[in-house]
Amino acid sequence: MLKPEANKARTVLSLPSVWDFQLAGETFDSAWVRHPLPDPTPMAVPGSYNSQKATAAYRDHYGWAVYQTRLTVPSAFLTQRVWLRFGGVTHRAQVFLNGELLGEHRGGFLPFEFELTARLPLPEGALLTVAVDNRIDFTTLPVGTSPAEAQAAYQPSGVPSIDVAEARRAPFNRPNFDFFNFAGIHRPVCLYTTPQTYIQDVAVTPSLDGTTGLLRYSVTTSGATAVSVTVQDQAGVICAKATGPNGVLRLQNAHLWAPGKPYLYQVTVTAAADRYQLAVGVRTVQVSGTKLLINGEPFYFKGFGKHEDAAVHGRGEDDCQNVLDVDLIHWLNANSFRTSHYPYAEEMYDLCDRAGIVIIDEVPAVGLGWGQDGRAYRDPAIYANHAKTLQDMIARDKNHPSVVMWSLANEAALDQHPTLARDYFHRLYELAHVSDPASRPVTGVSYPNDYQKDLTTRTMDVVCLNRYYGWYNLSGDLDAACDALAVELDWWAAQHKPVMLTEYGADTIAGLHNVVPGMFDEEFQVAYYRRLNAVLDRYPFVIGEQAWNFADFATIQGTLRVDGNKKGLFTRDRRPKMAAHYFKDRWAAVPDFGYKR
Ligand code: BDP
Repeated sequence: MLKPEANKARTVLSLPSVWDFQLAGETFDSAWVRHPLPDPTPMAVPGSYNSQKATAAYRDHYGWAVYQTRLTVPSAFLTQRVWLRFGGVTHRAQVFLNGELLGEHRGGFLPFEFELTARLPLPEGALLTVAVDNRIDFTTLPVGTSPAEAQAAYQPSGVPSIDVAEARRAPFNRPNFDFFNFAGIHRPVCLYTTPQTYIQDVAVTPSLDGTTGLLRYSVTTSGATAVSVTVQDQAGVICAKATGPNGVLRLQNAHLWAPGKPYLYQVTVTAAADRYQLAVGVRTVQVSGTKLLINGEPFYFKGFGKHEDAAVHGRGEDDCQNVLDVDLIHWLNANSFRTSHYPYAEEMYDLCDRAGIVIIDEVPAVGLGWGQDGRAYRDPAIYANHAKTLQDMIARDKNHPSVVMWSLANEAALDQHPTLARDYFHRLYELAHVSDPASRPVTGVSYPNDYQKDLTTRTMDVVCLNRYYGWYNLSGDLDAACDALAVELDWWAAQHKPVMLTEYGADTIAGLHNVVPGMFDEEFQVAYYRRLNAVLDRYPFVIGEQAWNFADFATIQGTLRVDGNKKGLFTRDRRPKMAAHYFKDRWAAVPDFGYKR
């Protein structure tokens, strides 16, 4: 799905940034969608509703919540087609216009839209209602445990009072993942227009023929029409032209898009009265032997997993935060991150295209397959949802040069039902390859598991490992942690695959210091990374190190979490811990290309 843009042929109108809002419960009153909310409170959009109010009722809400605003379609729009577009609503949305259901969308991290043209003209100030459901269960992505499932699986504690209180607890979300279950209208909402015959999709796939850049393109339009495509370089000079819905554009002596050196061309598509422009990069990605090659050179991932997470916006799209984070990624001399554990807002990919930062793009399949007797891998509805989410993510992000790899899941259960899991993920792996016109490498990020039983991870193009030797296991003993990591890497050596760590880390309380490093202090976090990185450096097939996490982030309350997850290199408000300085120095000396020949 194309990101809306304003140009000579199209208009974009952002919707108001403060909406009316009211919490509901496991259902909401159907009268609310036809009338102004009975007891509204202001709520900023985009943003999470959990973090905008000073009561636990908002933070810990379970079920539906309802947003409302007034929508006026300007008369000037009436000669065109008009669309209402949501960048992302977490996790499930029902959208009503003047009481009528426009449609529903499941999944909290990808865009959806409705065409309004047939309903125009609308009365001024039409009532737009968006009902949002934050409930998660074993069928949703990400995965949670519903109250009914939790009750069915409940093992008595042996303490009567606890068992009584457990049975009486008010329903709440139990995420099978370690980030706060923020909810709401998380990404921008807009009206946009297109001409009657319009460009539905554009795919541009780069490749290289010597020094000539090839852009294979494909344009889908809503009706038969002539299509023309031009390419301009950064100076605005037209350097290639083609006509027809499919073709190849040739760029002599192409400037390459590369990590740290992001050259972008502008592709302009014209079809009937419509026009669409996008920035593209000439760069190739492929796996060859135990290397991942970008533009034919062996790339080394230096970076981290991140989260969309900040104090007030929660998981809401936040350009200020994103611009700062990109700058901090440069400050660290990093070159990459994984969109753990869901596709991020489109705005971040645009920034990374411009900044030359490499992205591993992840489906929100986190917590899949655990404790369910392999049921998740047998349930066609779960597979169908996973497959559709993967395809929608690829459809949205396929043109970004920053995206170099798709991640099918984070830490699914892979060693408990090895054959079922392998078969399930193999279908998704094939689907990702055929859905992406560029057929980028595909991975699935593995849990600290029995890697010898796990039959899935070894089938991926790149083996991505989350490992917490020295933290969750062999806790505090860095000699043993290094030993364990080396034992495992010796085993992977025989698999002849590129391997990278996509997570390793230690919770660290900023400002806690010790002369003798120990768990949770800043010296330990530095020692942990220094020691484990020395092991990684010994293995030529290890193609990257992504620390967990870029910054501290919010989680649910629990005995393992003191005000959230503290494994950040930065605090949640982006103050560097000692480990950030350590990585800044290390990564200054580790080149993006050819680190391990
Ligand atoms: C990993 C998960 C990540 C968690 C991390 C941790 O992939 O989401 O936040 O553990 O425990 O297993 O810090």
